Amino acid sequence: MSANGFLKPCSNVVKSFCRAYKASGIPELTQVRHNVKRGNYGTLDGKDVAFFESIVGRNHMLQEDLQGYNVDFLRAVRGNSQLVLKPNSSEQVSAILKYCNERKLAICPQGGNTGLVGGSVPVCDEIVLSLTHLDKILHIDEITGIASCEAGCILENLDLKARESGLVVPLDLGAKSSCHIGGNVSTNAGGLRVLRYGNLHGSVLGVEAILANGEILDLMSDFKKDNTGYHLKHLFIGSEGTLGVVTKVSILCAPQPQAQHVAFLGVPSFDDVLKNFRNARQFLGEILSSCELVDAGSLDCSVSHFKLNSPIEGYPFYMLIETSGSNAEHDMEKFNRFLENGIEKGQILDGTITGEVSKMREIWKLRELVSVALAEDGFCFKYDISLPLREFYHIVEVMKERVGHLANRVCGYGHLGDSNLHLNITCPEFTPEIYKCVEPFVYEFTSQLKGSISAEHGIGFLKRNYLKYSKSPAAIEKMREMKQLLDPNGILNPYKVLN
Ligand code: FAD
Ligand code: 2HG
Ligand code: ZN
Repeated sequence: MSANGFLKPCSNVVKSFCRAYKASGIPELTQVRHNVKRGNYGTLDGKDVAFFESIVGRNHMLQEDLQGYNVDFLRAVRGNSQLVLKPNSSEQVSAILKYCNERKLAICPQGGNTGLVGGSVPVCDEIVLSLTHLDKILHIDEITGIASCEAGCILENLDLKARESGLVVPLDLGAKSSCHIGGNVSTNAGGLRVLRYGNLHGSVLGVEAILANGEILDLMSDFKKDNTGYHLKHLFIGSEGTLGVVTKVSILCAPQPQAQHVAFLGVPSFDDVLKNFRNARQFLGEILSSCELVDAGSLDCSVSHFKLNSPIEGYPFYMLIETSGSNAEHDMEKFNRFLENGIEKGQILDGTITGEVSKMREIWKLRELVSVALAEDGFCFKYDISLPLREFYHIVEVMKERVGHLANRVCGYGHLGDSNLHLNITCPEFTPEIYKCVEPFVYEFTSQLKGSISAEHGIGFLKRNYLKYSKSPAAIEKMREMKQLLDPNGILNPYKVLN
């Protein structure tokens, strides 16, 4: 085991990859590829455009060069919107929605457009409502840890500001330099530290949301405890823009950890991965803040695509284990006991551990950039599933057999500590043959194990036909009733979540 030293300096990895990303191929129109019948919505005309101009101003709307708003990050879906609106206040959002509701014009709310389920771009000709100009940080209270901001605030910007007050946003993900807090809340994004901080249903204290009829619903709160009836904020956490547009968020930040360590370990088998996870929980206890899995295929893809230097290679599985505590010496002692135990039993074959910020970043890049590297490996089918831990990796092996030569690569990685696997299948291009080979098989498989067909990315457009694999007919019916109540004309993000 090497300690704190042998990581080579990393090459220049693109920081803001989403913004810098250039589409190398334009996908077929979603309406055509997926045979979608346009809903019974109004069609945008000159009078509508003039009205929107009177609300947001000419400089805050776009009618040309809309590809970046019509195509998703994965280049899996493409809408045909003719208008993007960029309001800069809740009142403007409210006026837009009220008008659209009366005219039955469909809207697609859009944050950083980093979503992975085709929810963030239009399916047909919906107007794109971009939250990008609602980006103010409103308040950070260093005593209580509560931060409030507008929905279009970029996650990384909020986190950097929180750190100035000794706090951290309890959410971290590979898309942090592009995704918005509003998008995170609307997808109930999970990310790299759910194991430590739980999900956003716990840490989001309040939201402001604009309903389809333009009503501003103020559910902002500065308190952890508030048992005054139904907690409506939860409806907007994870509803993917189908029930309202989130315009403000109040979130409980955590104290910045005083000591952090990251280990990257080579592991001989998946059985040993599970043993290491159990031991990490036992030996590291409350300081364990992340436990991620990367298989050989995933690591190979991020390393070769971004020309990264991995401290170890040649193992079938890698685990990234992070601790966040308050006393570096004590934490390191615990970590060493955990590592010694694993090495002695042959469950850990090699690895590195570091507490140096720059080296921890290098290790995290190996994991965080897997998703982007795979998206560049060809057409990428991404599945984000919760599975019982004992069965966690089996589907990767089954899928390898199943797709055979049709795929470039089949690999699995993800948030092992939360039972959340990212199964990715890349192939030279989208073909109906591989699509049919993979779906609905992957959902049936997941459902048989009583897993979730969407652990953290949401349902969006791409998974809407598969909701039934994770939700009962009665639950889906209640979701429909909820949608009907809040958005009777169905103008908010149509064709998404419910079909
Ligand atoms: P968008 O992609 O723009 O939108 C996502 C959905 O939310 C859409 O349905 C959209 O209509 C809706 N929406 C957006 N803003 C609002 C709003 N203000 N009001 C109402 N509805 C809104 N996700 C994870 O959970 N965990 C990860 O670890 C993770 N890692 C990622 C890594 C990479 C490299 C990439 C590209 C994506 C990753 N994602 C991850 C997926 C994605 O980043 C998250 O879903 C993120 O929360 C989306 O935020 P966004 O601002 O980009 O939203
Ligand atoms: C991650 O954990 C993201 O890296 C993306 O959730 C997963 O692209 C994916 O499959
Ligand atoms: Zn993830």
